[in-house]
Amino acid sequence: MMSDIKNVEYGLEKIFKGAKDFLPLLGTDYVEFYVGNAKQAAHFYKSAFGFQSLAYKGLETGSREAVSYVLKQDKIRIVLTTPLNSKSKINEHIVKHGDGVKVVALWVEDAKKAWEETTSRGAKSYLKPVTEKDKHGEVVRSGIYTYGETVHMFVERKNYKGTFLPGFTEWKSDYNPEPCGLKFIDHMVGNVGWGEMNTWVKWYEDVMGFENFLSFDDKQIHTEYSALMSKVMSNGNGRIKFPINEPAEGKKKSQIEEYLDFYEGPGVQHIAVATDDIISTVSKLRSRGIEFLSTPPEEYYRAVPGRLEEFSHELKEDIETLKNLGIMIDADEEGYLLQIFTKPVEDRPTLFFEIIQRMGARGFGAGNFKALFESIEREQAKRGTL
Ligand code: TYF
Ligand code: FE
Repeated sequence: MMSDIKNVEYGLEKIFKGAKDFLPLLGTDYVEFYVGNAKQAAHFYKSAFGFQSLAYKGLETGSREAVSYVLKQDKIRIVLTTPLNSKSKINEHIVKHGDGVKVVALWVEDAKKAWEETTSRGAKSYLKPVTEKDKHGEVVRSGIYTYGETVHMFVERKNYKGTFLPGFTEWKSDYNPEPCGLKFIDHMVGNVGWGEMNTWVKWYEDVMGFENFLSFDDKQIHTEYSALMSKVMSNGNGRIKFPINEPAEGKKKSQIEEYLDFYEGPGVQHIAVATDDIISTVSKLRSRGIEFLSTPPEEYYRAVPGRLEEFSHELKEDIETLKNLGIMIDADEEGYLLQIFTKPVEDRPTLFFEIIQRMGARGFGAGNFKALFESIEREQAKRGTL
């Protein structure tokens, strides 16, 4: 398995040679989750993942329909939103999907232009450009639908000095657990239905101006039992990476199919967050009760030195420590990477997190896919969904 995928081909080299990027993206602005109980979810993301309180809107600030808690850790901002009555549309999202990601917001220079460029290329509008103001300035936002009921918001905040967005108040809390070293979002992965991956690849190319950066087919991504296909889409400056997965035929049910069944449609499968000290981050997360997928077998760790030698990279971390924490290692020509995956963070087996530390490698851990998917299958077997 490992040697199958040593020569990955990057599509990025050909990105925007001379062509003007019609949708310049400065980074991820925030990720908004619709959840059943935002107050409790906020406590979980603070205590277990080490996020800090940043901003709030709710009854106290005049928001009668929904409550939102905004949390921050280094460059990552997450928003946890829950409806305050049965009439809110947010309920329908939660009834259908359970807790999950509604909005992947992208930081732009010009939110009106972003909306015009994307809707004129075929995007379905979610929110026409609106300007919101308060004493700290103004923010322009607009939004389009992507796969399933998931939305990309465009956020223009160059004339804004407030904490988060107009309508929010600063949230000062007496409970401030230590951060866990999470730095920024490395990539966010979407699961789409059978045969839909290429439709969404084309959508990201045509509507958003992204390029297909890396591809994995079902010959590369499979175990004895199941398979999937994945294509990584990247924007022009490489700051935004969205892999898209679809299930593939196997002897048993693909993890992607399990997700689609429980999320009741396409949606965000995992959020990969970067750290520059994965040993410290994973130790903290484990001590705070975050559950990770089961550790790869002994043979996996025995094969790691060879894999690194093949590309002449020196592992800076102690392999025994990595093994004890269940952290996986993958290497390619450019360097290596360290990664680990949480179990789903809801009762439905849907959204999970990845913790990643890149030591020069730009890939996604293809050499770990087999060990990873076997670990996921062990969980599926326990759930009776394999
Ligand atoms: O983002 C990625 O491609 C890696 C590997 O269902 C991966 O994190 C791919 C598919 C999947 C889980 C992880
Ligand atoms: Fe990933």
